[in-house]
Amino acid sequence: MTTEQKAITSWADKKTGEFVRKASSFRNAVSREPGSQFTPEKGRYHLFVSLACPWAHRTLIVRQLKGLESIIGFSVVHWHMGEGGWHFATPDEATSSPEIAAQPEQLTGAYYLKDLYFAANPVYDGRYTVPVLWDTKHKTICNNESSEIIRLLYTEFDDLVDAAHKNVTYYPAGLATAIDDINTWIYDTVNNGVYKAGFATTQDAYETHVLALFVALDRIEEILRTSDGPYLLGKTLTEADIRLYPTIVRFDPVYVQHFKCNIKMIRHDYPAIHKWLRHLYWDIPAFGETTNFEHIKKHYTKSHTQINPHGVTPVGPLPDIMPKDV
Ligand SMILES: N[C@@H](CCC(=O)N[C@@H](CS)C(=O)NCC(=O)O)C(=O)O
Repeated sequence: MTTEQKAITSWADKKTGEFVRKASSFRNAVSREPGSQFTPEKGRYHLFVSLACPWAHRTLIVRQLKGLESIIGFSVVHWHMGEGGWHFATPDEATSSPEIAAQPEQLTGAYYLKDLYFAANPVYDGRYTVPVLWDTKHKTICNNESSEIIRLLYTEFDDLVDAAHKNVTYYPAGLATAIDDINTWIYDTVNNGVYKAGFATTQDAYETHVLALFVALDRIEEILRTSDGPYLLGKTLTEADIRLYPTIVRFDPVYVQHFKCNIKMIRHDYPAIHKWLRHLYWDIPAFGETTNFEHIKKHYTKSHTQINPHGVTPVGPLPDIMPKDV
């Protein structure tokens, strides 16, 4: 690497020590509207995801909740993100975890995820992030922003899904304002908050974000404790739960130690969040089946060499998630 090149893991601002997330670049909508460039079609779209990544995790949850398994395929990158960014496993590297595992990429023949970004735009100069919603018809990226991908999955494939999944949305009109409101502060302090604490390179930046994170977790605990539940907004599972889950399921296994988010733990200190988490993981297959602790634990601890230079993955806490009945 030359001195001008930045390491793929140089995320914090040099002066302030703050991690600032860049906006996503491909923001097209799959739409049923006449004249749309990206019309919903069976087999046309493909998700590229990492099982470690909380943003990508949202899209896999919604794909399954909406019954889109036979309509939108997906490929998983290897859990290790090295200097070239995410890559697809070679046959030698392919793991065979009991659920979904990294696999050699069959669809495009890409080795690096960035190959797809350059196929979509040869002068692309942004980050090579997952998730990617790939359009196999035009061999381009339709969208790489998880918050937008999940919303188009709720509605735009409804002519193709079976009757049980039609008109099922996780962003119902009557709850839209409440969902937007909760999403805003949870994104800033929790979903992105763990990264802002973990990637901070100054004491001040770290303390600011870790304290804000735990204030937000206390607030979520109170919401769930007093909810007529079992969800954040009462009896209805919504996007607010879908967006919070990937962060909370990674919290004790990774964020507590790797991102130094260790003021409290979910399993010991937040009974209502813990109950909500275990309900989603154990009772709703779209949550449990898309959660892969091997990818989660190995990715963070072995890819972020700026935080963990020797790449040793802590064994605990064990188990990765507690059983339901404790
Ligand atoms: N705003 C994006 C963020 C996605 C994102 O940051 N993904 C991470 C993995 S958790 C990534 O691929 N990072 C690679 C990089 O920044 O080089 C979304 O929600 O879709």
